[in-house]
Amino acid sequence: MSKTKRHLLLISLFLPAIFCNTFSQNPIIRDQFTADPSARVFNGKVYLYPSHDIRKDTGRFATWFCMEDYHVFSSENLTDWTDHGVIVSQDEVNWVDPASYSMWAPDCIARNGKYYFYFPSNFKERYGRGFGIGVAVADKPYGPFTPQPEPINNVHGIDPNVFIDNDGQAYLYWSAGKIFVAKLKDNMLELASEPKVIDNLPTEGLIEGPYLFERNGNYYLTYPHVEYETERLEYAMGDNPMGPFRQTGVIMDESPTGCWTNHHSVIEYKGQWYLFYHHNDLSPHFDKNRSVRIDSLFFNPDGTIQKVEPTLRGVGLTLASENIQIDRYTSKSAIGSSIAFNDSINTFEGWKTILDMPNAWIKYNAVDFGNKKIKSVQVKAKSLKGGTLQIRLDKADGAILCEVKIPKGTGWNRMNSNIFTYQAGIHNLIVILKDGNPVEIDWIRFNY
Ligand code: FUB
Repeated sequence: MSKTKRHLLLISLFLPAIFCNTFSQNPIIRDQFTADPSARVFNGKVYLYPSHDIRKDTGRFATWFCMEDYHVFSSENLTDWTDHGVIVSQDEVNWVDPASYSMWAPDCIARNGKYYFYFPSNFKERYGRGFGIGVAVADKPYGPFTPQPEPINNVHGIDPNVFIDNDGQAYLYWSAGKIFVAKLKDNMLELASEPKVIDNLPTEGLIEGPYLFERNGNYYLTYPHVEYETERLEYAMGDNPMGPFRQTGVIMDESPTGCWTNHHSVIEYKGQWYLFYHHNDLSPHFDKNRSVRIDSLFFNPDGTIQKVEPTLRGVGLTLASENIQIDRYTSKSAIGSSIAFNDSINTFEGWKTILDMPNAWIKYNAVDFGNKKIKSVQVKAKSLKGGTLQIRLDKADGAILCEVKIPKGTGWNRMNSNIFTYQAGIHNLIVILKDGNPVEIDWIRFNY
């Protein structure tokens, strides 16, 4: 049985979908590597089509991108994500070299009730050398997708992106050293015009990953570009999907920790704009194993984009009754607070917070306490010599919610404590070390 069929069988057994290890904080998916996120809003839900990095410890892929298939994820609140499983795999596409592990950055678009998934990969020998771009078609955003037997004619390159203008004309963008555009026929499977290089974009340093969107009559051509050493996200604005565009600014600076690539998409959802991008959070020593992040994006009154500062907190609310991973913090004290992996070999185990001097603190925003009275807090923590944590609402509210004593010992404890006071609604939390002995915290949660 083929791999996709096996996955579809599994999906049908566990309908409606596979729930995976996902979070509202960054990175949003923590049970696999995900990169090159293309987010789309279909039928009132966000669908995420990332590429899927995998790790090989030996051979030529041990030091390069290794990508054999694609999953699709969906969410209604940007907090809970559902993994719908594999939708396209390299060994089931007629024209793809199944030994190339080069299922790079994809995109998906809806037209006339069908969903068109565009993906690049290495050709089989008989098609020539390098990358082509193919399409797989489905009746639902999560598949099943049927790949077309042939790649799109006259397209050589990577990082497909599709935009449908208000007049119904569809455009395909892709990169191959430069950024190309061509009109698509109504069938979404063939070019309707000759590929054209978009000029007036940076000519020095790699440029790739085009993503075009429209807002208030402005067309934004956004792209990763290496201005200095690694990629940053830039954009150009124009009045027409085919250009000309004026280079306008930077959406996100280079990774401060050296992840060489970035790749993104921009959507508006429920009145807020979001930037989806990637970083190597779960693989700090190998930047070809990346993870998708989301942060909010804002425009200036003149239509230009405000630079997005990457955060760990990400977007969306965290329920007070969930495990609140405070290591995905909003801010923290300059000294005495740090984060570390729970298990540096298996990074999918996530992170912990370390508070190691009196009054060191970490702040976590947007926790939803709802309207039901909370009674107690539970903290998963450990402390070699024993320590006391205080949990309070942030400075605007100020109230001390509870104090939790962590007993001395080497193992993790789940300590419960009663709540002094309760306030309904959404609050920002601060966790403070009240005495001098270091405490490590995995998560905190509140009980009703
Ligand atoms: O994921 C493989 C490649 O890395 C993508 O196609 C590029 O955009 C870069 O993110």
